[in-house]
Amino acid sequence: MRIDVITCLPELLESPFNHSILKRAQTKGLVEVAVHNLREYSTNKHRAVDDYAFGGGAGMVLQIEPIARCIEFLKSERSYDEVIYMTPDGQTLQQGMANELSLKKNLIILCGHYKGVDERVREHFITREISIGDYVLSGGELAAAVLADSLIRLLPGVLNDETSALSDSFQDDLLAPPVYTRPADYNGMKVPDVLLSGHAGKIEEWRHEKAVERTEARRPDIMKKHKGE
Ligand code: 6GU
Repeated sequence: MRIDVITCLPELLESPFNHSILKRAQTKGLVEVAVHNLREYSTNKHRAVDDYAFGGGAGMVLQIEPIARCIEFLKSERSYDEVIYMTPDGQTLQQGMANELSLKKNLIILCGHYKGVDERVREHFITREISIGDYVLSGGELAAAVLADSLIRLLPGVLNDETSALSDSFQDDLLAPPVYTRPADYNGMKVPDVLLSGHAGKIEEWRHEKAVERTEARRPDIMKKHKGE
């Protein structure tokens, strides 16, 4: 998979892509991530990429020209499965969407900023608009990092234990069960005996039971989906 991120704040994406699992995935050649500074596609002498909104109102709007130049340059290099725009009024990211997008080959992710982007960008270049939840962030960069992380960790070979993405919360419409590590007894706070029993079948059963309990208590909406209601 290759992900091209277009942003006017590339610094915001340096850290998330350069540590831990996302870094390892790139080093192993399982994903290629390229961050593009929108300013480099500006033809303006001050390298500006935004301007005042027609009709007035507070806030600057990202202009179509630098975005179009950047996207057209990328498209001249390879073809893309999706051109995604990160925006709070997009479709909310869910595990199913992450699963689906993780199967794509080449993705462009455009980060919105300020008051948003010129509507013509959305009409002519964007194939998909994604939000990461019902709250407003200052820009799309953190949201793009969240989306990219959710996809990259699903790529074969990225996680050490290949089965571990399958046991994630949401992957089977259940939240994940509780986990414990050493010590088995911390000041009288004990780890459930079954986990120390070495009995794989009983442990699996216990985990499923706890996952169901937790999902019923915290996310009855997900529980309904799990039961197929
Ligand atoms: Cl994708 N962008 C911004 N600015 N805020 C958000 C978001 C995206 N998703 C949730 N809130």
